[in-house]
Formats: sequence, structure tokens, C-alpha cells
Amino acid sequence: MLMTAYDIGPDGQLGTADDGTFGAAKGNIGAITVGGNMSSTSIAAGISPGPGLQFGDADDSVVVSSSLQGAIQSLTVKGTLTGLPGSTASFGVEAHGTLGALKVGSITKTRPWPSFGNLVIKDGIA
Ligand SMILES: [Ca+2]
Repeated sequence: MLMTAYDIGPDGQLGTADDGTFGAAKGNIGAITVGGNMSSTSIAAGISPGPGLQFGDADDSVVVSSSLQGAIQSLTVKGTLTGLPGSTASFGVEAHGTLGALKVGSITKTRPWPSFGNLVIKDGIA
């Protein structure tokens, strides 16, 4: 899991009551390149996984206030991109701002972003 623009709070634990109370966490994610396959992984910019601690499902929420925060410049996965086949878990590549570009294998993906099994791609989450 890679997260930015999220404040886990003084207890250092993700998904507990003090999340977001420690200060204004801000941040964007630059260009990410995965040289092989990417699976069972979430990348989030300015998004909380919610009480269930999983990205890509209905309880995800925004934790930053400006659209200039929580962007992902690009994601390039040179191999395959998958969630976790056969699992009820969910995964997400999610941004409050924009995901600038997505390329999987040799194919440049375009909006609307496709899903990859139980891994969803979302940006502009309000
Ligand atoms: Ca969630």
C-alpha cells in the first residue's frame, strides 16, 4: 500500500479515531513505474480507506480539501495489473485529484478508467 495526503494521527495506526487530527497532511504522488506485475496493491492520494481499511470499495472517502492535493502523476505497470483473484478483498488506485496517465503492459488506458478484477481505478473523487 502506498498512501499520501493521509494523516494516521498520533497513535500511528491506520483507520483509528485519531486519523486526520494531527495536522494537515498533504501530498501528491509522482510517476510510478512497476517493472513487472502489480497485484494486491493499493495506491491512494488524499483518500482514506474507511473503516474497513480496504481501498476500492464504497466506504472510501476524501481526506484533503483542495483538488491540488492528492494527485497521482502517472502509473505504468510493465506487466499485468490485478487485485487478488478469488478474494473478496478490494484494492484501488485512487486519487482525490487526477490520475495523469495509466499504462498497463503496452496499452495506454483512457477514461473511463477500467477495473482490473477487484482493483478499481478512480480519480477526481470528491
Ligand atoms: Ca474502503
